[in-house]
Amino acid sequence: MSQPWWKKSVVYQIYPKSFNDTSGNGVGDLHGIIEKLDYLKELGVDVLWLTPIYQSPQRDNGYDISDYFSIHEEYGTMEDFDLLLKEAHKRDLKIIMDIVVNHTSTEHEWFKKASESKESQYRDFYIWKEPKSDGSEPTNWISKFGGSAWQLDEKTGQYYLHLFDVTQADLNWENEELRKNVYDMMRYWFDKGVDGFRLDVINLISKDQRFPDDDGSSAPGDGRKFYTDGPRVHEFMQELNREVFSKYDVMTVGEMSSTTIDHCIKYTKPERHELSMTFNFHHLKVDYPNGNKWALADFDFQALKQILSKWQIEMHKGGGWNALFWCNHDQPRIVSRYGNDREYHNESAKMLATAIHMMQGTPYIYQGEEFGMTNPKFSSINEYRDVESLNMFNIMKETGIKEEEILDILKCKSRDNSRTPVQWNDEKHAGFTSGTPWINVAGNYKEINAENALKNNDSVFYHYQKLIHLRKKYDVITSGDYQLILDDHQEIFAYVRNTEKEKLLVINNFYGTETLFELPESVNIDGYDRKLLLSNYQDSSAEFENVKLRPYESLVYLLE
Ligand code: TEU
Repeated sequence: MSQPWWKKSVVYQIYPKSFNDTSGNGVGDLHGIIEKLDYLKELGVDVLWLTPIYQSPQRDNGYDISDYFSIHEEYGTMEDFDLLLKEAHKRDLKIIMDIVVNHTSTEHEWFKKASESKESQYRDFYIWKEPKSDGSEPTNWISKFGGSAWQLDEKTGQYYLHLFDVTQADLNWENEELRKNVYDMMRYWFDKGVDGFRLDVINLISKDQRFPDDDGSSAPGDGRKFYTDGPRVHEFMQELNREVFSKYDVMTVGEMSSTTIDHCIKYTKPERHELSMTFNFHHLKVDYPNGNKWALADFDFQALKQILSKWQIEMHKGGGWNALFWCNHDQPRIVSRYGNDREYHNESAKMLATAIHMMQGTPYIYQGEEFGMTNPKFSSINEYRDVESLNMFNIMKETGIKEEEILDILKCKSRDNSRTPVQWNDEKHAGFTSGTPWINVAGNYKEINAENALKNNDSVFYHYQKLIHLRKKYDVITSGDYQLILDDHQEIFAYVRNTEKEKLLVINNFYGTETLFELPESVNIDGYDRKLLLSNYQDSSAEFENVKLRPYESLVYLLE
């Protein structure tokens, strides 16, 4: 049976604000994306994911939408978008949009009308609650950006819910009229020819209608258990699919905050008619000591191997489908986080790419990851722009943590680490803009940039190009099962992918020291011919039974 097109696709994520500015206003724009379509075609990706480009006050860089039917003026016009879509399709590149329907900006017409009075016809599009008897917030839930998740509206004396910033009011999915408005809006974009959606925190849309306090009996005690993968979430996904997705040949990927494997199997099992695939973040929390993002710790390598493997095995067994990624606009740059962006920049960036791209799922490459962009290591709070980072800076400062310590934490943890302008070349502002960039360019742009990568056959760029090519060529990558080997090895992350016809042996040294790989007996290689498909060193061995791995050495062998 032919499989859906997105199972062999590779997606490239574009954060338009930082991608490429052609107007000179210091902010990326849609014409800037059109200018780079041939570069993206050269890389070999199939789908472009644009983070929100709709009209927005930009408090959360577009995740606070004030009009779903118009383009944010700094990015261009609807005509520019139509041109981008046409130029992308001309190159056989698909485009998926980022859709935020858990909340809108408080600047959205719906919210403005809803907050006029309790009798507004739009009142119930949002979640309003009376204060507690002592006047305090309706529940003790905490916003993901810090502080209470409730904001008092003085005019009507009620609080409204905002799981994120105070200017991002949560929509009430219990309201059928709201849902119909959302479905009509989605049809508008699909009718324009958009090829899919990335659905922002879509697993938060169903809230426990009792709105209870969190008694702290289970971590983290911030109320998320009352709205994460909530009571009606699958019912809403199936209605979304029935009303909208099922009418088009589109790809849908759900961003699932704090979710579980069981729910992700339910979200993506084809016969349930919900979503195509899901993002989960468990592999990107192994450097959160005691689950705390805002504390410093080395990443837990054993936990990383176990989590990645568990998701591979369970989702394969359950018939679900993973979105595979290290980087996005909320996460630090992976080569600085789990790799070594100094002595082994090239080797570790390639190793990390191989480790995730040879798995089962649809891989995502975040802008600049394809040539190894790093964290910028900002030295002043004035360089930061991210609302979450600025909120947390103030919260940590109020708790008495010294400023230099907070800056050390932000250097590793801030979402701005991934939001610096794409480094196109070694010219001023890395060729991103002729104006003043909205956020500083990382200081290493003269060495690390796309132009240098294209000129160097051994660059990270061409390693990603080869990985994408392998995915198209070998079915074992998309359909094979997964077996972790050397489970307890302290430096090596190695796994085998199997189909009846062929096997893939993937070996990654995750550290900057030499280590010995010894093939375990559990891997049957009798009668198989072997072929070294890919390595991040020039002269890697065709033999793999016993091989000394160099720092961050990464090898892919085909056995057939
Ligand atoms: O992110 C939701 C989310 O889970 C992350 O924001 C995470 O909670 C946060 O980074 C704390 O570490 C989505 C978007 O990707 C993000 O950019 C938006 O800020 C957020 O939703 C609200 O729309």
